[in-house]
Amino acid sequence: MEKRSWAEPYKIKMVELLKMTTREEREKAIAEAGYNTFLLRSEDVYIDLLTDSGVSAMSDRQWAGMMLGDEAYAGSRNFYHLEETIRDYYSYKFTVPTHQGRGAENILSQILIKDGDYVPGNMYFTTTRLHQELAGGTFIDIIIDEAHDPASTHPFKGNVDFHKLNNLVNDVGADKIPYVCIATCVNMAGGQPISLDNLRELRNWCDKHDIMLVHDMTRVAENAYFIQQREDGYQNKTVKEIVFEICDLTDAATMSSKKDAMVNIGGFLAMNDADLYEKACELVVVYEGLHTYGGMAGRDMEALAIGIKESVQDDHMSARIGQIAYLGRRLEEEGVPIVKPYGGHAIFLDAKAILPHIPQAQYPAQALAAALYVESGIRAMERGVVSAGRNKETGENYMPNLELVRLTIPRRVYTQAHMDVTVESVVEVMKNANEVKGLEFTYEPKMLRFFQGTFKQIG
Ligand code: PM9
Repeated sequence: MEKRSWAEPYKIKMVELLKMTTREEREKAIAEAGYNTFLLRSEDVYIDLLTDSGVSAMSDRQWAGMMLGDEAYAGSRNFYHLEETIRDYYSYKFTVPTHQGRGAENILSQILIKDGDYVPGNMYFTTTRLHQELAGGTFIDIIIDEAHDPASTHPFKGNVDFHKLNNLVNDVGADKIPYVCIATCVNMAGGQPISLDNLRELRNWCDKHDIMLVHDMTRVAENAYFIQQREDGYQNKTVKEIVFEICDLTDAATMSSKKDAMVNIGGFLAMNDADLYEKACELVVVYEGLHTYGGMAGRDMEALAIGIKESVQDDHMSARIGQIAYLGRRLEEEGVPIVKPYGGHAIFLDAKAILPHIPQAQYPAQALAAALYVESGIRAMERGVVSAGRNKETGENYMPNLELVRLTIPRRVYTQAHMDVTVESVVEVMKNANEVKGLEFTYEPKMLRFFQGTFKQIG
């Protein structure tokens, strides 16, 4: 038997009961949801692997923090605790709270992007790219090619390809690039990290061209753990130290605190530049709330400050990533095609390989996520052509190389037995893969269509 290397550094104090459903009930539920797992009712879901966003289990200390909420309209004590925590753990001098990550993306994009600008990034993220486009910008993918190959085992698939970045500057000029947007643990690439070596080179590149470096730090702690495990010279550094070093190389950050920091709601925009802070303060009152709460209750800011401190603990992170690696290993043992290396927040199923009979134009990943729900009540998320959306100029579907279903693991929520059931369910769906049908849209929203679009089966 394989020796266990980790176990959860916590014990369970409270549980939430789950409803078991029949296959007939699930077939009806997914048809009513238009074959979109976002439109299922959560009470009809058994194991919810839709997302790791806002669904983690808070600790007793975070819940205790909720009782310390100072719900003053202005100058809440919890805001100052949060600001101080972000300075100490993430290096950024100024913090503007927002209701969640996209609130921060909206403000940043409106301040920095002008019509006709280009924003390079290490792969797109849905909400991030949309806000860049709404502000008049065009996103340019500068991630290394390996990131688009589910089988590549490159240890840092989140790295930037400097040829792509240099080509962009040569084509459009540095003055058309307001900032480079760099995500840690790149979500759409399969939860893949960027190395500190690559990030340092990017810092130098940005200095040389006088371009700002903005950090989507939604999963920075997971990225730091991979650096500790994989990058030369970091084995004896703590996750906390590496997180600080990553942030310190960048000028500003957008954060969805609903992931790494284990709160149910919240986010922020953080920066070192006083002028940018002043502009962000002016805009946050328009869209979110006063700059000392920006859409968050005092109690939520307190839970967030505590969550940030818990998120960078080495034992927490090794259990977190260990659980995902366990799921990945078990799926591989069963011959399931998945993105390699295993991600930091999820295991991604390769839907093109599992359902080769469904052309990408018939949304194989969307169909696979629906089939998995019908099989066992497990809810996953499509991360392929539906999520990619349409090119804003041509109106054509983007056809990403990665056509994936994401089994996303909430932090501190599910057990190893839940992971085993997940593996069994995926294997069952694979056995009957030929029966899974392609889909077509019955309703296609113009923006972020994966959230609310509905489909019907073809044939
Ligand atoms: N990510 C996720 O499930 C939640 C909604 S989109 C399906 O992965 C990054 C890297 C994210 C992210 C959200 C956001 C937006 C920004 N950057 O959801 O607005 O993964 O808090 O953050 C989701 P908010």
